[in-house]
Amino acid sequence: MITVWGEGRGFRVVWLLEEMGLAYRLRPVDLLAGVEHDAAFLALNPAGFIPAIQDGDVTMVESIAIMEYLMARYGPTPLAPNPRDPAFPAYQQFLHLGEAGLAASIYFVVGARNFAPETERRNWSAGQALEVFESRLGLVTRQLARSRYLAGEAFTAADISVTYALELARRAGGVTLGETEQAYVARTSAREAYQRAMETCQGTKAWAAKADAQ
Ligand SMILES: N[C@@H](CCC(=O)N[C@@H](CS)C(=O)NCC(=O)O)C(=O)O
Repeated sequence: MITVWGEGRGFRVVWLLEEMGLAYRLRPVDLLAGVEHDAAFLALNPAGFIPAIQDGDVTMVESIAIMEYLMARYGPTPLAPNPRDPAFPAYQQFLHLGEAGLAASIYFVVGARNFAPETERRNWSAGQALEVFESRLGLVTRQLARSRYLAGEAFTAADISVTYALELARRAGGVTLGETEQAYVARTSAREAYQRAMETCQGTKAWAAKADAQ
């Protein structure tokens, strides 16, 4: 049985597990309550960030690396095109751009907007992080003008990676998505596996409902 520790970007992992039909359980980690109070989690990941997984003897962190591990270990799966498939380069690029380009930058905008002292909310680094996010978002927009999903006509794990980042940006980063991205997120989040993942991730579900009501 695979254990996923923590929601946040752990939502990507849970969504992937649902898409692949693999058995798992979610172990919540409450970052807001203070990870220092969660000795079991710190024993697993002393760096204190989520998500982490345990799969038998395997312990891993980093949501994209975890997804790549699960698809390689329990695939093959159409969520990860074969390296010889013409869809592979775009798949690989957007799988990583979803975290390195989009989520990693908007995460700090979210922090500044929602958690920083009032005088720090529009600091220079938050502004730079937003510029980085927006420039990478342009690549997503351009790709979606060419194809239904980021690696072509078929849904892949790259769409899980990027959808997570776009929803984070829209719900907590003050970003207004364009029509193309809105239609894309409506498409990816309508998937049954996404809906099941949302039911598993009750913290994410509550956060999303609150953000969408505002
Ligand atoms: N690149 C990592 C980012 C992990 C990350 O920053 N997670 C956030 C929550 S989604 C977190 O744990 N933040 C608290 C911290 O970094 O101490 C991934 O994709 O898993």
